[in-house]
Amino acid sequence: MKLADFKKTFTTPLRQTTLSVFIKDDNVLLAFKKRGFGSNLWNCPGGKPDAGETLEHTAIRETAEEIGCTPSSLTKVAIFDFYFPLLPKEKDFNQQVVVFKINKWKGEPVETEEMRPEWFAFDKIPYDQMWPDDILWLPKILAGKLLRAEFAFGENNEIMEYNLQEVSSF
Ligand code: 6U4
Repeated sequence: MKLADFKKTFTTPLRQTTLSVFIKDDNVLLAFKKRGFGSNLWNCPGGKPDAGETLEHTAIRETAEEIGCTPSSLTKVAIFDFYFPLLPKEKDFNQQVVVFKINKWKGEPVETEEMRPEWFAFDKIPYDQMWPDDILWLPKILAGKLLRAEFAFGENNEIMEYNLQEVSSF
């Protein structure tokens, strides 16, 4: 099914999750996901909101839980809609991910039950062990762009279709 047709089947907004991109000089903090959705991939820390929680607070709570760092300030840098048109509706992996960039935080990254964090130089990012969309957007985020995008994934999480745009604000 084409993404445009699949989107028409939704009657409620996508559920939201977060990703937090920690940056120190020319390094980005990735974390190896040990369990849950996207396990065994390097990703940015993040997760879904608790009831009534703002997404900024979600990002702060999730990064504290997953890698032991508490952001002191966050900048929203991207909104991505991820769709899985080939999966049955009860497997609801469809989600909107709001991405925050973080340059200041409290605490040092530590391994937890969920994630093993590690700093990567911008030119050594292990894109072959990440979600396939990351190579399309992470370099732009690291270059200071603001982005809006939508991606449709196939049965093996390969990208079937996508649209990605730089925006000037949200
Ligand atoms: P918990 O709440 O820990 O049981 P978990 O299985 O970790 O749930 P969830 O839903 O909290 O999953 O978070 C999913 C995480 O995966 C979010 O941080 C967003 C991220 N994510 C989802 N699709 C992604 C994609 N295509 N590319 C990417 N990150 C993605 O880089």
